[in-house]
Amino acid sequence: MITGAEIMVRCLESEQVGLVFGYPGAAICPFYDSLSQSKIRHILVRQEQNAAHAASGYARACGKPGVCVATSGPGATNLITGIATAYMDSIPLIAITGQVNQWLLGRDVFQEADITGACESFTKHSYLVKDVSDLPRVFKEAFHIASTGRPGPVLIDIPTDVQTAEIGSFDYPQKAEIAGYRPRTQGHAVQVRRAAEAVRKSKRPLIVCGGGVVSAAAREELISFAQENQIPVVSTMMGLGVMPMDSPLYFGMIGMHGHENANRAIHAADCILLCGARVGDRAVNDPEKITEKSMIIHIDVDPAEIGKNMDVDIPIVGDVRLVLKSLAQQMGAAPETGEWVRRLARDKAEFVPHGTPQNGTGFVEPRSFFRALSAMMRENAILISDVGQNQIWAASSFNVKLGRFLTSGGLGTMGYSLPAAVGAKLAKPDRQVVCICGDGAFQMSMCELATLCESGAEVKIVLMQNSRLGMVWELQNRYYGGRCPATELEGNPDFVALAGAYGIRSALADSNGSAERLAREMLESRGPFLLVCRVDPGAPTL
Ligand SMILES: Cc1ncc(C[n+]2csc(CCOP(=O)(O)OP(=O)(O)O)c2C)c(N)n1
Repeated sequence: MITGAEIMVRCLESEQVGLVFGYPGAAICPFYDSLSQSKIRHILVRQEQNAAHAASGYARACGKPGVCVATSGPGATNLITGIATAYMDSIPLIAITGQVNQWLLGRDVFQEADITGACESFTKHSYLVKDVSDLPRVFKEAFHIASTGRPGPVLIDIPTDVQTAEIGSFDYPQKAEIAGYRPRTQGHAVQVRRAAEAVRKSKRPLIVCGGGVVSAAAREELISFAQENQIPVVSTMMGLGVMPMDSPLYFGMIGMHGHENANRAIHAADCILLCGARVGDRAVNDPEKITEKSMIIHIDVDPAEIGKNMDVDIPIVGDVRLVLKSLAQQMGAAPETGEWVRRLARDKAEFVPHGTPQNGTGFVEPRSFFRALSAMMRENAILISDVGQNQIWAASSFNVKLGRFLTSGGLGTMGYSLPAAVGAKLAKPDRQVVCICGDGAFQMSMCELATLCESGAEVKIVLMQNSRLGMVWELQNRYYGGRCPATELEGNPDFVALAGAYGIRSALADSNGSAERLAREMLESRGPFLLVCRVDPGAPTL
């Protein structure tokens, strides 16, 4: 005989899961008991939300679904922000929650929460398992759904009695058969041909690279398509790092916080190829102005995204990697883009990054420091930013060469970067992982310094301390008559001493010179490191 809890573990093993992030409680104890008998490594986070963020950082770094685990009630509800964050950024995630015994469901008993109901609008699918014999099918389906089509989170809620129930044998299905679920991967041939013709005929074509290119592992295809056809590329924040930033065909990040020349390029183009970009309002805030002058081709694996935020002339539903391959085959002659590329290059050279950096003495100037830091980092490093000014400074000033830039782009969740960095480092121990955060966000997840120490993940943290919730303060200052309630962080701790209390090496920088010297020391040191950079509280985002 085999119990439900043992089956849960066997399912994870069958999916080659080597690592899960979680936090226990009574309703998930049977599973934890079985997990302790397995080779699967468990990372004990200090708050469930961070289990979801860590699993999401893991998934983004290695492409496989991340797994997080929580108990019923408060454990499960703590996961919600992490699940919603993953949903908005299309990250494959399996969230496993314990639930009260089935006969108590719906009676408001101790630690009961309707988590499948609560997560309905931000999971790709969710299951409440009522029969132990359903577990293998449910797990097989969950992994399939999370990682195919547009990736996303799947929740599996398992009552305690299902975890303790027994059946005769364990049999894991070879394939998931889900009625009505057939994500389309190959683009429609006619549409691909039309798209190739439109690009070929255009005088000012432009590729907009979004996070979908990362999810589809379509980096090589995108670069070679751009190079072979000499088509300029701009990126959304989620697509940063796909196109090498030193490429003569790369022209920066679009959007509200993007580069001015990149925004000018998207307005001047006559044919735009949106690749895995959902055209969110922070990336493009005036889609009508663009569509009226330009032919729009949109490639996305999720048909619901096409035409949602921007009118599209040629929709192509499919996996960006496969579609770009077939598009390349259809292209024939490359378009004449010499003059267009030269024009964009002139714009780029003219462009001064967001005015002159303002800085008081005794502070680190963020953008010049980030440019210096990126030059010190290894080519394939993973950079993870939090949300706020630090995110925009990092996204617009970092020169990510072959590396990755991970951030909570969709939901904009503060507290994301530290746990996600732990997950990413555990997924890719050989890559340099640097986490950037503000002093507000850091305090939302600093309990994870303990997880960092325990897990042995060698994450380097750069804390931009401006002693306020900078991005909101800036907004209040500009649009609310200079009244800035609730954004001063007067009770900040001594972060260097705090890191010391965890046994983590730490240092304080108060000028670009000291920040650069200490950053080098940080990158060369072994183990985790916290570099606190004192930032002028009035330093602007742009
Ligand atoms: C969980 C959450 N709460 C509130 C916000 C709203 N918000 C966006 S940026 C920001 C300020 C962030 O401050 P800090 O972490 O110190 O970073 P800074 O902007 O100073 O770099 C806030 C409060 C958010 N994005 N996420």
